Amino acid sequence: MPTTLSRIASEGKHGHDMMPIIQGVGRAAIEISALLRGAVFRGALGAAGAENVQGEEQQVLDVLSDEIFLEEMRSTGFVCAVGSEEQEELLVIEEYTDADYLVLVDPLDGSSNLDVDGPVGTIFSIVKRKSANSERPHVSDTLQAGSEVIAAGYVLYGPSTMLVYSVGEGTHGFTFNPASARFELSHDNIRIPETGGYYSVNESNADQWSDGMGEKLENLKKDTGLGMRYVGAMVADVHRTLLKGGVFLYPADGKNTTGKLRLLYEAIPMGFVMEQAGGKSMSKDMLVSEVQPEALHQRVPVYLGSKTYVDGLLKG
Ligand code: P6P
Repeated sequence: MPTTLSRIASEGKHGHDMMPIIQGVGRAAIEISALLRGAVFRGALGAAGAENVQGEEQQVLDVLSDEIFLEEMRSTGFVCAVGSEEQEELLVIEEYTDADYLVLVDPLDGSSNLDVDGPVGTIFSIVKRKSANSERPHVSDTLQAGSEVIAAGYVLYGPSTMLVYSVGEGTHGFTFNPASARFELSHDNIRIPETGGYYSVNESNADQWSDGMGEKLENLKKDTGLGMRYVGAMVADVHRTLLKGGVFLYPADGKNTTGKLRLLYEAIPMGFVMEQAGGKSMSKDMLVSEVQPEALHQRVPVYLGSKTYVDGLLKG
């Protein structure tokens, strides 16, 4: 009998509470996957004609994926609010303002790949509210360090649709099985290889990197002889790093002076999954899990992957 999503979800310290939320993520993933595969025939590729809070051009599918994810979180009855890349403010779920959990989400990460049929993903993180259940959820409920995360993971929309997540008891990968129309365990207890794999970075920014990262990366390349792979979607690049080893990095640069990737719904969840798989996740000179968030859409530099390469890179 295949292992389905909820078995792992119930193993965490918050046991059964994570099951409905992870199952909701699974439902959203199936709906978003179907949306993506038929998008070209619905004229749903391309820009939505608006910018998100990041000042980035929203794709039609960004907006639709955000709506799907929010609706599935609402339907769990366990989520009181959602912080989304696509929404400037915290989205309070009015029917369940007394629920215990908040979810942070990048509903469609890497959406610039959509027009060229490249891989994209959904990234999520689940935290327990700090405010009293009688109060209205507040954005301060989301500003929790990665060490406070209850569960986190991502969906990768590639040749297959995978949902990789952790509830603090290791990192596990599930693949959508069209025959059974559900996610089934395919990568039990993923452990990142200690050596091998690739370095993964947008090297076109190298001349603008902060913190001497250009020289540090050249030293790593010389010391390790690693090849390079870069897809331009964090979920795809980090998933490959998780399975093959290596290091993914997005340093701060002249344009993104505090980094490009978002702390709450990119760095923290991907860092959590990576650490649970035996890897390391750093932001500048501290663990991603130790960075204290100050704003919903805060950006940070990110270095994550095999410990030996992350340490080697940052010591320079
Ligand atoms: P660049 C996608 O827009 C994203 O947020 C991440 O998924 C990805 O790792 C990064 O930005 C790519 O940025 O500057 O290389 O296109």
